[in-house]
Amino acid sequence: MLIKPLDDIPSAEITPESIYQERRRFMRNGVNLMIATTVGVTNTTLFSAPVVAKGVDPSSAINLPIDFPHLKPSAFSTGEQSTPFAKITAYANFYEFGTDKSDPQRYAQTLTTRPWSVQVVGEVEKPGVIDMEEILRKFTLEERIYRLRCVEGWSMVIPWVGLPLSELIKRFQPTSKAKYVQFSSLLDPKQMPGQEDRFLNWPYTEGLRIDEAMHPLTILSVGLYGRVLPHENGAPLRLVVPWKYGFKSIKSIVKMRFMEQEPLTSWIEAEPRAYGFYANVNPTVPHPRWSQKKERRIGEFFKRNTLMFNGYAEQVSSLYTDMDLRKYY
Ligand SMILES: Nc1nc2c(c(=O)[nH]1)N[C@H]1C(S)=C(S)[C@@H](COP(=O)(O)O)O[C@H]1N2
Ligand SMILES: [Mo]
Repeated sequence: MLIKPLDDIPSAEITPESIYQERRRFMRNGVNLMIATTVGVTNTTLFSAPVVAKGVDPSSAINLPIDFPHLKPSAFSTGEQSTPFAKITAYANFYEFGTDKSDPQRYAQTLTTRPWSVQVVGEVEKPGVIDMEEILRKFTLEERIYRLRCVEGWSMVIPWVGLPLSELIKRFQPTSKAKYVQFSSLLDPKQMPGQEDRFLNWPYTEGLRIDEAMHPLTILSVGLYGRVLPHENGAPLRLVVPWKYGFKSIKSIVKMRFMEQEPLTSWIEAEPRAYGFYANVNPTVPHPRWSQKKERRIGEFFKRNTLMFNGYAEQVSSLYTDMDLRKYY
C-alpha cells in the first residue's frame, strides 16, 4: 500500500524545514525593508519582489520575483482562497523523489529542467519534439485557480500558470485513430533517486481519453503564483486535470503518445482495484481502504464534503453520460 488514507497522515503537514525556510523569507524581506528605510530610499527597486502578486497568497510569504507578470485571467478559476505558496511546495507528491510529502521539496531541487522538451508520437499527422522555450514563446499563458483533490483525502487551491492542453495538441494534428493520449514523466534514476525503488513501474505514466485531453479545463502548467513551476510541483511542465484525483496530473512530462487503445498507467499497474483509468473525483465510490466522502483542505482543521467531479460537474459531467462511474472508476 503506497497511498495512505487521510487519517494515517500526520497532522503536521508542514515540515520544520519549510517553516524554517518561510521564516528566512520573512527575514530577508525584513532586511530589505530596513535598508530601504535607513537610507531613506523611496523607490522600490531595493525590494526583492514586485507587489503585483499573481494569485493572492493569504500568507504573503513568497519572496520570489514574478516570472509571468501578464497572465490572462480565466473564467474557470475558483473564487476560493488559494493555499499559501509555502504549503503547496512543502506538501507534495512526487514519488521520483521519495514518498514523504516533504521529500520533493528537499530532493527535487537538483532536477535539471533546462534544456527540456516534449516528444509527441503515435497517432498524429505531425509527430515531433517541442522545446520548452518554444512552448513558453508560442502560447498565451493564463492563470487558472483550481481545486486539487488528492486520492489520499486532502485538497488544495492552486493558482496555476498554464496553457490549454488542447492548444498544444492541435499543433501535432491527431489522426482519427487518436482515441487516447498517454503521458510519461522523465526517466532518470540518477536525477530521480526514488526511481531506484521499484514500487511504481517507472517512468510514471498517465493517460486521458482524447475528449478529456481536449477539454478546456485541462491545462499544462508551467508555473504557480505567477512564478516558474517549483521543482517539487513538477517542473518544468506538468498536467493539471482538476476534476480528477491528483495522481492523474502527471509531473515533469517528456512524452505524449496518441493511441487507439486505452493506455496503461503506473497506478493501474501498481494496484488496479484501487486506481482506475478515469479517476474522476467521486465521493460515492470509496477507495478499497478508505472513504472518499470527505477531504481536508490543507491549512484547515475541519474536513469538508468532497464534491462530484471535484466541483466541476457542470463543465465535465457530459463527458460521462451513459457511463457507469462505479465500473469506470
Ligand atoms: N511524475 C509524477 N507525477 C505526479 C506524482 C508523482 O509521484 N510523480 N504524484 C501525483 C499525485 S498522487 C498528486 S496528488 C499530484 C500532486 O501535485 P502537487 O504535489 O503539485 O500538489 O501530483 C501527481 N503527479
Ligand atoms: Mo495524490
